[in-house]
Amino acid sequence: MANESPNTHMQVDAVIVGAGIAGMYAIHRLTQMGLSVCAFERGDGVGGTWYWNRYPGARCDVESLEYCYSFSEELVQEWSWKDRYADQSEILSYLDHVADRFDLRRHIQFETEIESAVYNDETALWTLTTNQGTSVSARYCVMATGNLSKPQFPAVPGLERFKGALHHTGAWPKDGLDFTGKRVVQIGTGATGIQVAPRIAPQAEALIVLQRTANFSIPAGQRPLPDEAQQEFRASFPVKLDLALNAASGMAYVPVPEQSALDVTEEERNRIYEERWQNGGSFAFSSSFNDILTDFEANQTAANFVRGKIRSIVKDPETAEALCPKDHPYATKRVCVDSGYYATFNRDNVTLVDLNVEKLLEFTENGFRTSKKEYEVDAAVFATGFDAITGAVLEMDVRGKGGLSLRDAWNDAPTAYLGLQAAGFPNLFFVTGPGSPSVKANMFKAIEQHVDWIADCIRDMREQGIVSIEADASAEAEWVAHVKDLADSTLYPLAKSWWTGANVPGKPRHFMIYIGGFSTYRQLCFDVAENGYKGFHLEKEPEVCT
Ligand code: NA7
Repeated sequence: MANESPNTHMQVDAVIVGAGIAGMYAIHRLTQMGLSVCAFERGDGVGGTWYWNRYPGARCDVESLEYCYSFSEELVQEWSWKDRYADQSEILSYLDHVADRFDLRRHIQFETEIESAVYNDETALWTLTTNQGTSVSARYCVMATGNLSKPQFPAVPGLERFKGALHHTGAWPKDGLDFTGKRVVQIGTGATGIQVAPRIAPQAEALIVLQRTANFSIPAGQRPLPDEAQQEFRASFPVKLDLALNAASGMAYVPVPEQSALDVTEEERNRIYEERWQNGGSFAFSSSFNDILTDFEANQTAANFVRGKIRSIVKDPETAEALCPKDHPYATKRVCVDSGYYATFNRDNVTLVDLNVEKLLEFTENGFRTSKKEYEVDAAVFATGFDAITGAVLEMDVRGKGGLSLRDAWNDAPTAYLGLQAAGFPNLFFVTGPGSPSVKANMFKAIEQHVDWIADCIRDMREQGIVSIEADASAEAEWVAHVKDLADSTLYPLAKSWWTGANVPGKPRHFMIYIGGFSTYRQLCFDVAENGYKGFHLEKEPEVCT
């Protein structure tokens, strides 16, 4: 869609915020149903997270064959993946292909940000205003804003003084960066930091990695994807899809563990861990046993195995010890996958700074200063993550019934019934919102399931003359309590993770993800719809008297 001239107002059936994986599929589903749709996207292309995160080493941790849409079997049959795990450029090429193949771009206004979304109680319509001075009204508003789309830039004192280049991995320049001959400081050692460090190190004169929390990382086992594997997958696609939809992870390839880590001998346990370590991939490793996330002792067997690996790879014992995670159980923060991360610290030009021992005090004109010394650097790379799940939605001024602000509604905790809708915000749908499996499932499957549910709901509303659907406050509260109970029955609460909002100063601490399993959640959503949208309040079109 060509950008409209300023100060214009449009009226459509549905407005979609974001043109990443979720927004693209929402455009497809809703337009296929005959709705007029307008989508808005901040970037100048589709792809969302995969559009912005162009840092070297950016690669998915879900295997390519399953990290893709499944709504179109033709699409599955015609697309070939190069690698076991696709890198950012391959995933973005795929999403570009999908946008072209399904003619999605004409519904998208690119380089346009939504500033506010306001519900009108009288008309039951949403009006969204953009940073271009335009607005659009629609009955249905779909927030496809992504779970990892608002980069988190920590407020380190003195940053404004620093004369070198500042970069965030989540907003990497399209043309890339050349660190040849440069001294670089990298802040952050999460999934992103662990991918980017091995790529910066061979190029830069020096790389200093600032680590606040050591993380567990499993080798990716990255390798080209053989043609036979693709052919076999495509030939059995319906079976593979069924397996994925009925799996807790939303992935067919992840084995379902049946035994406790404590029910086997140490030798057998280590044999299983070793086999999975050698094969690569975090999901298979984390699924070695069924109690890794529920039993501390079982968890320690996995944690100790990984620590042993770190100590065997990293030559300097002090650095190895600093890289061994000790403050949280294994997998209670997102387990990273890497290609040579730990070995990167064996390079002469790489230094690890443990911020728990050597405090980061401030940035200076030429570098930064810690409690131990001053460092000169030319560039700073922030791999400091995202204001996840809720950050992008709350950047907009969203106002529901009676002017209720979403920022106020989520002041104590971001809550939503099934992660789909918040009470007080009729006809506003979140894709993979707080309280849904979201990032704890295969994102493509989680997104397709949500968008399908939303589209089917809109279809039912239109067929039955329903003008608005709104989560019931008590159903929402019950769901939120259930999500919390599930998390509390595991080891997850023992970690300060972005799943709980702990990485963003001032963000309420609240476990934002449903961990009861994607397949269980999917069935629950079906049941809710089947039972007349149980837990939602439906408003019918007023009857016209003749
Ligand atoms: P993460 O996983 O949130 O990692 C961010 C990293 O940045 C992590 O090591 C943080 O330490 C560190 N960080 C954040 N703020 C600071 C400050 N102020 N000082 C020092 N270090 C800091 O984000 P990623 O981008 O790596 O990964 C996000 C997801 O993308 C990932 O889980 C996959 O699902 C894909 P902390 O651990 O908070 O102590």
